[in-house]
Parts: sequence; C-alpha cells; structure tokens
Amino acid sequence: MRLVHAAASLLVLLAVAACGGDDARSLSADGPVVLVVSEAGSPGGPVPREEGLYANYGVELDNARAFTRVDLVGLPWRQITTDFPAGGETRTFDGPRLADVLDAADLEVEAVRIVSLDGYEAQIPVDFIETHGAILAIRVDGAPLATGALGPLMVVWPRRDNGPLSDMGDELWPWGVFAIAPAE
Ligand SMILES: Nc1nc2c(c(=O)[nH]1)N[C@H]1C(S)=C(S)[C@@H](COP(=O)(O)O)O[C@H]1N2
Ligand SMILES: [Mo]
Repeated sequence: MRLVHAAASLLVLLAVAACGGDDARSLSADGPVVLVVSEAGSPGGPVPREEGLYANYGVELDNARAFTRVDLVGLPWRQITTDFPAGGETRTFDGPRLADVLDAADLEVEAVRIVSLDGYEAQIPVDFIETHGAILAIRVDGAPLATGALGPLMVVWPRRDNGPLSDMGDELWPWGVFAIAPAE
C-alpha cells in the first residue's frame, strides 16, 4: 500500500517536472515570496493573499511589493563579516543592501517596521540604515539562512568594522524577517 502511495507521488512529481508550465517554474526557479514591503511606491510582483502571519501581524498588502529570493539576488549586494550575537562568534553574512531593497520598493518613509516570523518587530530610521549600510542577509558562511534558524532574511550591520556601531546590541538585528512596513 505504502509502495503504491510512493509510486503515485513520484508520478505526480514527474508530471509536474515534465509539464514545465508556470507551476513548475515558480516552484523550481523563483520559489516563494520571501519578503513583502507594505505601502510601496512601486507595488507589484507576486503579492500573496493577506492571510496567515500577514493578517496576524497587521501587514497590509494592498499596495505591497513582493520579492522572491531571485528578485532580491538581483539587487546591489554586500558582504559583512561580524559577530552575532554581539561579542559572540564571527560569521560572514551576505545579501542585498537594505537601503536598496527599500529603494526598489519605492518606500518613502522616515522609519521602517521590520517584522519577523516570531512577531518580533524592530523599528529603524531609514537614514540610520543608509548611513551604516545594513544588509538584508540571505546567506551566512555561504549557506542560505534557514527558515526556522535565522532565515529567511536577517538584518545585519557592519558592527565589527564600523566605530559608531561597535557598542551596538542585537535589538536592531531581527532574524526570521518576512515583511517591512512603514513604522507606526
Ligand atoms: N526575530 C527575532 N529577532 C531577534 C530577536 C527576537 O527575539 N526575534 N531578539 C534580538 C535580540 S535582543 C538578540 S540578543 C538577538 C538574539 O536573540 P535570541 O537569543 O532570541 O535569538 O536577536 C535579535 N533579533
Ligand atoms: Mo538581546
């Protein structure tokens, strides 16, 4: 019985792979939306339905810009080697510059609210982000940030190489990031 089940699943998988239509491409190439930016000046992309954590945490998607991992990989990139948690192990993070993600969405606000899967929220002034070159990390030490660990995305600052940031704690280093909205 179990074997029949496995064989049936395999057939379905083969059929999906073989048909090569939009379904197969969105699964294999672009993958799911990993980030939404609310109230974007240039909304668009594969905007999800406003359900699940978007609804629970009040992330409005009426004028949102949605990014898949592939969309984020196309933006200007930066690598940061620094300690996380503060004073702990040194690791190398990389990903698009957060300021460029906000630019791509045309989000014109003074401060953003960065929302994480666990409900943690960091409010950060945009000029602080621009001045200090935070990234929205996608990888750590070459491996994609895992959802459930620090992923899918994490805000990382060049704390180790930047005098003014050397005393910074971890409050503005949200992991598990999936949405950005104007600060309240
Ligand atoms: N999503 C999320 N990111 C977060 C936090 C959190 O609770 N949730 N805590 C912040 C703080 S205050 C610290 S010290 C570090 C490590 O937090 P943790 O010990 O809860 O992982 O992550 C930062 N980023
Ligand atoms: Mo903390």
